[in-house]
Amino acid sequence: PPGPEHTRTGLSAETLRQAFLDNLFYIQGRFPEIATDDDRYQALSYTVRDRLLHRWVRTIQAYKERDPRTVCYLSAEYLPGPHLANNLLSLGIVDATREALRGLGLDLDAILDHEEEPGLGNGGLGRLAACFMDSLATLEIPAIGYGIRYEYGIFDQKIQDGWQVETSDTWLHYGNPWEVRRPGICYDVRIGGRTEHVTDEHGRLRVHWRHADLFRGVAYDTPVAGYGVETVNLLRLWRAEAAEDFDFTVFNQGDYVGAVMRKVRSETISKVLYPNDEADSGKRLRLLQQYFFVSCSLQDMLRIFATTGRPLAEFHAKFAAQLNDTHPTIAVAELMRLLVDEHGLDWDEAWQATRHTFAYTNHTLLPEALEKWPLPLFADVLPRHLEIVYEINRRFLDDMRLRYPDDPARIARLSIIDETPPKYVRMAHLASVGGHAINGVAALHTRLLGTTVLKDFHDIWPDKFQNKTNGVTPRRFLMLANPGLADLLTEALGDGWTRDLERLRGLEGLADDPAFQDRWRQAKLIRKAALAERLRAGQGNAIDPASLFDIQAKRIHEYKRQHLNLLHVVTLYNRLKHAPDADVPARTVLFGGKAAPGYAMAKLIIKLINAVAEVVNRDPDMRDRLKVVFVPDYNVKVAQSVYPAADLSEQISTAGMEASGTGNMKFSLNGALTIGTLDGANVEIREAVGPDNFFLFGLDADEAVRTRAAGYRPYALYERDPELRAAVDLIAGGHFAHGDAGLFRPLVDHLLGRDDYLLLADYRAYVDCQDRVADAWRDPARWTRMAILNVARMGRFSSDRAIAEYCRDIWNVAPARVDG
Ligand code: 26R
Repeated sequence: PPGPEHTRTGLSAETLRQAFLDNLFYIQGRFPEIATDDDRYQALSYTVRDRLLHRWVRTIQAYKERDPRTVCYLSAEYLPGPHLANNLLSLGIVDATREALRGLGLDLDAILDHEEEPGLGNGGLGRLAACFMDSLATLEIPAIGYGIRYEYGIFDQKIQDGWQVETSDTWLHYGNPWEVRRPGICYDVRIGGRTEHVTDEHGRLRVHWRHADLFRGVAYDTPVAGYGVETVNLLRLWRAEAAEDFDFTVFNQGDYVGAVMRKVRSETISKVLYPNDEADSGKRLRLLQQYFFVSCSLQDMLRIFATTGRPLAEFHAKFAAQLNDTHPTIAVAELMRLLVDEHGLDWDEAWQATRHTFAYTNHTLLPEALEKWPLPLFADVLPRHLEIVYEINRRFLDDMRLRYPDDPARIARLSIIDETPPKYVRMAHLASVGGHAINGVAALHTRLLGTTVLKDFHDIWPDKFQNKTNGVTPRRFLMLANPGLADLLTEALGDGWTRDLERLRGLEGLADDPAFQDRWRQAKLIRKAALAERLRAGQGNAIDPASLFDIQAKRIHEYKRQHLNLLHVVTLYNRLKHAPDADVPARTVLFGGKAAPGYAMAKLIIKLINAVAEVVNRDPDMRDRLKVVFVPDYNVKVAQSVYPAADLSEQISTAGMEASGTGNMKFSLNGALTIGTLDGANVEIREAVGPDNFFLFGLDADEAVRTRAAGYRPYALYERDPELRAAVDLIAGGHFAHGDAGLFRPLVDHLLGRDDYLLLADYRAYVDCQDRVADAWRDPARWTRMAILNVARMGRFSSDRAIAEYCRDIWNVAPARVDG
């Protein structure tokens, strides 16, 4: 029988209103008349958190009782995006909350807008980890996400005079209502020093690690609520602090200030996220970060394991640990060290448990992003781990020599140690040897992984290789980001699609229905108008929501080819200058994305985007038929307003270079059509939505390889194609630089001289394909039909499907239902 609701758990609008006022008073010390935006945000967040905690505790109890097999996702990055709206959605209280606030004269959206998101990742890899946490909880899989609680996440991007300027992220400035600090869950992490090998009283060889430095990791827990289920899983991030007892000796020696300085220094480990997505093997702090979070996480898993009373050699029966790229791969050596040195297992038992615990996901083929640590650095920071890596390698290579007795070159290629001076530890090799599965993140990527960077490993263990095509959560990227479209889908299909995205296929029958098409276009127009409004507020830039929104939003990188997009923009500009009366559909080309602060060419590309925008947007000849906009500070929150507003999604990387892409999925799921190459998951998206509903152009991955091998000469292409030449010349001549012909010279020189990413090779195909886009756009019924079919056929790209495959093929885990 429904009794009176409890203020901290009740879900009705009336109880939510009470709880909100309660929290405003007792947590913020405010009443409505004097509350600030932040007070309201905090009060509402605590109201929602109370409702999560209840389910969180029940989930932990259920896991404790049933001791289920558990996934541990090890990732140096997470990009969850704003929590509040997502948690309202998971709890099913969006409408009740809106009503409760309306009763107080408040607007939910204004409060949601106040949240500062945790930018604890660079881009695709971190966002994928967050989508996976959402799907794990929604599929009721026992899971813990382990990572680092960076005090400063990815930098904020400002644009000054067209250039990117980085400012520091301050996501913790107002406090973080979503985390619970657990001072009791903390572990010591040692580094440096040397090892001693001694024989103990039983004649057993033992190793003592005489470390030089000691840190402590403290757990900060964030609940991850499944959608429409009781399960609330755990994201456990580690913050580095000083190890008190270590300092205590120093205090006693009288060096008080020195001890405090040491404390401050300890905290630097989790201070800041590295913003580059290129490996810099010299970065000692990065290695420290990786070891720090991995050691804390494994110690935590061992503590949890100890409560089950099972023998240690069965560790792998309890846990499946996924290595999200090589960043956490030191875990292989650390688990060996913990099992052998600290818990006394013999090597073979420990190795058996270790290999069965780990599996490795690769996210990039770019050679410059494959992590390797210089041996001197590795030895200095982790002397014991180096010994363990050498022992793993010795045993592995002994096996391989039996298998390939006459092939020393192959043995050298397989080795975990790269012998090129000063020698390196190759982390992808350690991950491949130390785990039971290796996966790529799209079919093409997995194929290339097995034929290029990990070919030698594929030769020895073909069965270890698997494909797990990425996916994205439809909760955040459709229900939250695009409520109008979501309502339309629910009206047409019922609400089952939110947890079973394949049901979107039911839309196919409506693709040509004029009334449905009208409502579809209406929903799109609303999101476009909303984005236009947002951007106008930001930069006084009027955009016509009726124009074709052509969007490229992702990290800025030469392989992603934002500058190929620009060559097309400049080509359109030239055409309109020469034929001002040409009948072309109005287009707004939007760009968003951050450049790594040390990546000069990427920063120059941002400058060029803004420089072209400045000239194009001011030119009366364009007559609003062409507009260029740079959306500053692209992050998850901005992304949620960008994907739903897109008509055209730019996925134009050089074939063979983008491992998967996930933005491509988010755009298409929101009814944008894709113009793209056969790269990453584009290949599978095109197959799924149908070739007629996808704008394909350019070289494929094999052709790209052959083009380079055949002595590629971009200059010849420049000479041959007048439109290309005109576009390049305009940039080179300083037309977009107030006459300064030097400004974009590095970019132009690279294109004409080397063009590593084959822009000129794909230019003509790209521009012709854009002309086909414009033709399709002129026919709204045709365009809308294509858009509907895209959404109808994107079900496969839910992260629920991806996670179900990991559970079945790699982790061997099953749901553990938590009862309400
Ligand atoms: C070595 C270190 C500095 C580093 C290198 C590269 C850190 C971060 C990265 C970024 C990577 C690996 C990344 O984000 N990769 C992206 O992963 C996505 C999720 O699988 C893919 O969709 C995307 O194609 C890929 O670039």
